[in-house]
Amino acid sequence: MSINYQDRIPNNVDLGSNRTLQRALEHWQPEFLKWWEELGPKDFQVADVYLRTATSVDAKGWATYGYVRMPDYRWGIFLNDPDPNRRIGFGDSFGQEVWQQIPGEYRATLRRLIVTQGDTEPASVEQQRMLGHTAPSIYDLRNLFQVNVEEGRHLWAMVYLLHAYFGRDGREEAEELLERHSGDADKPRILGTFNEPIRDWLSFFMFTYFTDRDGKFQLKSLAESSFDPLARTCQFMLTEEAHHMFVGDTGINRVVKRTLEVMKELNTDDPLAIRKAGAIDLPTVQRYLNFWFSSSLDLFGSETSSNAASYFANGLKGRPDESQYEDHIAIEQSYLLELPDGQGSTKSEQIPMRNAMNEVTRSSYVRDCEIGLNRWNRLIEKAGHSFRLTLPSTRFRRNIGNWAGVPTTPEGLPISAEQFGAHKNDWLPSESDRAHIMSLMQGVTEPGKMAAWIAPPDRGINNNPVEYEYVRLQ
Ligand code: BYC
Repeated sequence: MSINYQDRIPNNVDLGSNRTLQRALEHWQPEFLKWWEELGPKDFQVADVYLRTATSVDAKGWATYGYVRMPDYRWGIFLNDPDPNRRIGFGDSFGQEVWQQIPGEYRATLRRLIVTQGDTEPASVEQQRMLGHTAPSIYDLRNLFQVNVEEGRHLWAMVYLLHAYFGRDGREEAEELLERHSGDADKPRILGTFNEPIRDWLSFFMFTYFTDRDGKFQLKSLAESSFDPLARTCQFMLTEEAHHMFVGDTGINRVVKRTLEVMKELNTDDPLAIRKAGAIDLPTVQRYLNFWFSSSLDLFGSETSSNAASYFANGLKGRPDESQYEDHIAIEQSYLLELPDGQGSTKSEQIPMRNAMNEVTRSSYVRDCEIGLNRWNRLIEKAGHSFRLTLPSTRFRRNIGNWAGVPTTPEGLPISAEQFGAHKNDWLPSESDRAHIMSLMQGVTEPGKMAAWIAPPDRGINNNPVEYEYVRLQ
């Protein structure tokens, strides 16, 4: 099968001139399309969707809008333009030239990092594949598909690196990226959160707010890498990632806004009355938030990590926005952690800074998450209610790291397993919460109309009105 790469796969890596790479991608591309057909958005493959496609990395070309059927989306390969003066920005080789090829000793580690990053992209598409049928509006349906095709593009980005720089091992890894599946009992996705089902739109908005934000921070860390093609790939991916978090941020904002309207109409904050009116009570929003935030915290790895220390020392993975730090070697600093003492209380431990890099990144992430909460809480405050959405402690419901399996309150106070069990339904989505949310999931397909549990967005996409026909259903 031969493909006109310049037409079929927009790229700025001169794909047409590299026969070996072309052959590798020619082999992989039909496998990707087969995967998209089988595990991508279910039942919407022939719909015309108003999508943004990147056709180059400059301001003009990175967001070209038009109607596309998803299987015809042009999944392009783009790296930010090289900076000939770029130097290694952290670790033991600080100040030396960045690498255009991978030093042999870091091959396996870099492959593992790229595979882990790549694995999350198709995983999220798989997680979200049923949501099309229950979209609260055509506007939201389009946003879902935009996120999905771009996650597909991000998979292409990692597969390009695997094919171009890792030879046969890379090609095998690229195949396996399509063989593991979210939630599969035998071949699950690598990281926990990407095996959690996303059956409803509240979860989707939480995922795009909290989990895509992990993506932002991990991509920022990899954008610092001494392996220049990886850094440049991630820099460009970050441009697209912003929209995914926007979908989550504005989605939750609209849910809260609608709930406040219903609370005002009914003059009550009684969750049952709000549910009866077809909206989502704020304590339920909080429980979904607790679930997805805590799951996403696990994606940063353990608080103390020798892996993270060696990624940093070797210049493979830096801190997000590394340039904001004064000391890029970080060999003499330490970091104070509060860890469980194994007896129901906590102890302080000073660890070398390099071993704490996961925690440093997680802390920046938590601060970034707070920005949305402040915005949503302002809406609640303005409506005259005392309820506030809060981020639970980073100790709460952890499955990875030092707090894994240690029961705590959402405030982070260690408690017994019995106490946790007794409060579980106050802190995390209960069966009845999930049943209520699922009962609201009815697709709305008339342009401009919204489901009753969510307010309309403030504006449409690309200066189009909210009532624009963002998806033409066949
Ligand atoms: N689930 O030393 P540790 C995105 C494993 S999201 C399961 O603490 P390390 C996106 C870990 O792999 C961003 N296993 O780990 C968002 C390690 O296993 P091995 C994705 C986990 O290496 C939405 C072991 O535990 N990108 O882009 O310091 C939609 C020891 O742990 C988990 C990346 O993740 C977990 N949650 O840090 C679409 C960047 N956490 O190696 C896309 C690449 C840890 O001993 N990955 N483990 O078998 C990394 O940088 C690192 O692998 C991690 C873990 C930060 C994930």
